[in-house]
Amino acid sequence: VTTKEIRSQEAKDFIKAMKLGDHRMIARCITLVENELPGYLNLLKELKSSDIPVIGITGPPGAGKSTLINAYVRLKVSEGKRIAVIAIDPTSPFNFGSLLGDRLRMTEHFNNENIFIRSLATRGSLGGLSEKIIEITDVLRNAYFDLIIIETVGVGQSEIEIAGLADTTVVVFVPESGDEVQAMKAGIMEIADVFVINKSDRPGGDLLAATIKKMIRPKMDSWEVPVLKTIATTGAGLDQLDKAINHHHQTVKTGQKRLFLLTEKVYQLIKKQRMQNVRREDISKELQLALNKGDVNIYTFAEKLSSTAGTSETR
Ligand SMILES: Nc1nc2c(ncn2[C@@H]2O[C@H](COP(=O)(O)OP(=O)(O)O)[C@@H](O)[C@H]2O)c(=O)[nH]1
Ligand SMILES: [Mg+2]
Repeated sequence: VTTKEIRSQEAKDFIKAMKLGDHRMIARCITLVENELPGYLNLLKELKSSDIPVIGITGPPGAGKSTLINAYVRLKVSEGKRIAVIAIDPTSPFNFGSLLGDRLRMTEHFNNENIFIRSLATRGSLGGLSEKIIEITDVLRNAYFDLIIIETVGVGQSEIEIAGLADTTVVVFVPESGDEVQAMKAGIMEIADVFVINKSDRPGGDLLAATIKKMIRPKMDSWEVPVLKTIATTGAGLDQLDKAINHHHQTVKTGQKRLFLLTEKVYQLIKKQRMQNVRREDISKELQLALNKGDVNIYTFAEKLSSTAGTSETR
C-alpha cells in the first residue's frame, strides 16, 4: 500500500483509466476515497458531473432487496448495460457480492467486465457514511457504468439520510409490512420515488398497496409515486419496476429534484467540514447560480462555499 499523495494530473489519468473500464483502477480509486488516503480530495475535484442514474434500494432486512437487485442487474446486463452495485448492509456486509456473483454466473449474459460490486461496512449507523457513499458514487459515475445501484438497509433514520444519494429511491416492503408502514415516518414517505411490495407470491400485497397509496403526498416535478408488486425470486413485476425507474429518471433529470439532490450532497460535504451554520437555502441559491454558468464540481464548490461561510456572520 502506497501512501504517496495523488496529484491532480495523476488523478486525471486515474479517471481516464476508469472511463475505459479498468476495474482494478476503479477499485483503487474507491479505496483511496473510502480510506481518505493522501490526495483523495484531488481525485474528487477532478470528477465531472454526470447524469448516470443512481438508484437507491432500501427497506427492512429480509425484504428481498439483494434478490431484487440481482434480478434487476440480470435484466439490465441482458440489455448490454454496465452496472455498479454498492451494498451497505450491516447485517451481512460480505455475503451480497458472492450471492450476486454466483447467481449471475449462472446466466448466459454474465460477463465480469459489465458488473462491479462493492460492499461497504457500516460503523453502526449510516451517520458519517452518507458523505462517503456520495463520494464513492461520484467516483463510479466517472467510470464506464450506465447505472449505479446502492442497497441500504432501512432502519429508522437511515432512509432519510440516503435521500440525497440516489436520483431514484425505491423502498421495498413485503406483504406483511403493514405495521411497519403504519408506523412509517413522514420522511420515508417523502424520499420514496417508487414503492415495491416484494414477495407478492404471498397474500396481502393489494391491501398494503392501498394503505401506502393513501399515504403518498405530492412530489417534486409532479412525479406520481407508483406502488408495484414484485416476486424477486421469479422476476415477476420486474418490467414494471424497470419502466418506473426509467420514467422517473427522465422526469427528474432536468427537474427540481436535480437541484435538491446537489444541495443535499453539498450540505453533507460542508457538514463533514463541520460548518454547522450553513443553511440549505443558501446552498441552493449559490448552486443555482453556479449551475446557470455550467458544469459544477460539488467538491470544489463545497470547499469554496465553506471557506466563504466561515468568514461571514454567524446565524
Ligand atoms: N417467497 C419469496 N421469497 C423471496 C422473494 N425475494 C426474496 N426472497 C427471499 O427472501 C430472503 C431474503 O432475501 P434478501 O434478498 O437477502 O433480502 P434483503 O435483506 O432485503 O437483501 C432470501 O431467502 C430470498 O430468497 C420473493 O419475491 N418471494
Ligand atoms: Mg441484502
